[in-house]
Amino acid sequence: MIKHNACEFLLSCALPEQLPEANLQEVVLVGKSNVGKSSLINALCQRKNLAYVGSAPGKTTMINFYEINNHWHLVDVPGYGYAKLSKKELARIDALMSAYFHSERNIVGMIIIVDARRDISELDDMMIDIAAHLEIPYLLVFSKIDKIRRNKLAQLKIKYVNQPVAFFSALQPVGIPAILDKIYDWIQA
Ligand SMILES: Nc1nc2c(ncn2[C@@H]2O[C@H](COP(=O)(O)OP(=O)(O)OP(=O)(O)O)[C@@H](O)[C@H]2O)c(=O)[nH]1
Ligand SMILES: [Mg+2]
Repeated sequence: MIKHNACEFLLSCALPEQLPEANLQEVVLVGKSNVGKSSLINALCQRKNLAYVGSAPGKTTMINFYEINNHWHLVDVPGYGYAKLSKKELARIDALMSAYFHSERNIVGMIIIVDARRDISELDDMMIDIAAHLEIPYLLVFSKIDKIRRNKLAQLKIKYVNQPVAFFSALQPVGIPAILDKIYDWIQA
């Protein structure tokens, strides 16, 4: 576990020019809107309200940086695939994400979160391609596993047995050690 007091919110950026200097290693969390990115950050940091969790999709519209142990950054980005934002807002988010991934950052790992009730989408596949292109290792995290039956979970485990994968629920104490192990592999590498 990351110590409760070792995580602090650093800053939020709405525009590319607000991105902080890339001085520390970064682990970025991506996924469709509402899959539970912010909930995973809170669980990793053992905090209830470090990252804002919303009941409606599209809550995280900025890139949020959290500093861990003064040593590395967890980066929460806006969820993709949420069509209800205005065109202008979607264009801003697009430009922000593109600037983030194309700037000279020190991204050491990408966590791609997928709702366990759904399968990987085209947009998730696109993120896997971006990770491959940028030579960033990734981990697929199936979230909300409390919402699926055991046999469905077993099927997912079999289907993704040859991929870097973890299974998580924000409601049950499962998944965090495996996800942290992976993160610490990246951070130390
Ligand atoms: N049952 C269940 N609900 C969850 C879990 N994780 C998140 N949720 C709920 O799903 C909703 C979205 O969670 P967030 O953590 O805000 O998701 P997000 O990916 O950050 O969403 P955006 O910032 O809007 O893209 C909230 O209502 C959470 O309480 C989980 O493991 N199980
Ligand atoms: Mg969020």
